[in-house]
Amino acid sequence: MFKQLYLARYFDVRLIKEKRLGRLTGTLYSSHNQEAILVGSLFGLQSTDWISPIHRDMPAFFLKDSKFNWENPDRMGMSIEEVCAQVWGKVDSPGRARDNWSHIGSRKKHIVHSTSMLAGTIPVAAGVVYADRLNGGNAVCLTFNGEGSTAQGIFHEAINYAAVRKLPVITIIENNQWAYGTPVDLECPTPDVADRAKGFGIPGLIADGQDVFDVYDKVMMAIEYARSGKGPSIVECKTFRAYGHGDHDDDRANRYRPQEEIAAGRARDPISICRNTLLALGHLGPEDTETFHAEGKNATEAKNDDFPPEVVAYLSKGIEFALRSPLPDAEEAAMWVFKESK
Ligand SMILES: Cc1ncc(C[n+]2csc(CCOP(=O)(O)OP(=O)(O)O)c2C)c(N)n1
Ligand SMILES: [Mg+2]
Repeated sequence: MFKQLYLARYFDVRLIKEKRLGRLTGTLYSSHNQEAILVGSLFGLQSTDWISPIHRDMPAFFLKDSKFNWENPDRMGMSIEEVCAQVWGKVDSPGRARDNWSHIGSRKKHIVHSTSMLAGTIPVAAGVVYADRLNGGNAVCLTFNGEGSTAQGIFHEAINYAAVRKLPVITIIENNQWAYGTPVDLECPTPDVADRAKGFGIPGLIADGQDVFDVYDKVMMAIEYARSGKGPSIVECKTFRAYGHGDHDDDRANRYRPQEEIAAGRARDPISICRNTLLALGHLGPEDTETFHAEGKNATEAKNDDFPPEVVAYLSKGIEFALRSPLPDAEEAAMWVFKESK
């Protein structure tokens, strides 16, 4: 998990650098400061479980099933090459260059196709695990959502449906306090978004989204509950959005969010919190703290030396693949848009 935190952070840092170097175009939706939610929740899954990531969760596509060796081509997650080709909008990407970000999925890898309609994947995820149950399966699905999703009608309809049918779908809420320029208190009238669970009669757990082990523990509780047939849960992970909504919003976000709020929200870096826990438990020694200080650094400050070399090598391999991959032929543009009539 510790290494995966570095990988998720490096993905973010490196893409920002690539864009500044003029080697990458398109909007980036940073998951900086929110990596523990992705790493901690995915770690408890079995290979055949499903996930449903959205715009803030790009690393989830390659972190899924990464505990079974991220180089393993047969693992049930996307390869770093597929994800990088997607970000670079190349023909070898799952979206075949129709988009540069998260509008992808894979039935084979058990990843529900992402859409831009906030909360729109929760009913789909509920349907996927319902079908799996009817076919005798025992898979669960984790859906990832911002707290902004919770004000959508479909959020409530889908969780209500999952609750009455006791479907094994776990709604993770990455409460990063902001939905674009809207603060959470204008989105949700209860102090904790997890309180929404009471209305559905399902568990509403709260995790420290900066602490990968707390996220793991809470999501594992929800996974075990769901797998045993008891039904869905909501797991709210408290965190803070490090930058703007996307990089087009960075300058504006520095004005609509007070500097003190940004500093406080970023003070508890998930990499340092994980390292401190590993030190306290004796899994790392003092000598291990001398290297790889990525925490607290923006993309401009962080250097390759701040990350374990295998993390840098893994992502670099994906980026080199994406740079080599061609653009699609122009004729492809209208393919798969309309159903061909015979
Ligand atoms: C139904 C719907 N309404 C509005 C939008 C436009 N939109 C895209 S992301 C976003 C903010 C999302 O905030 P949140 O759910 O908190 O996720 P975060 O970006 O903070 O991770 C909005 C309003 C949308 N994609 N879908
Ligand atoms: Mg948000």
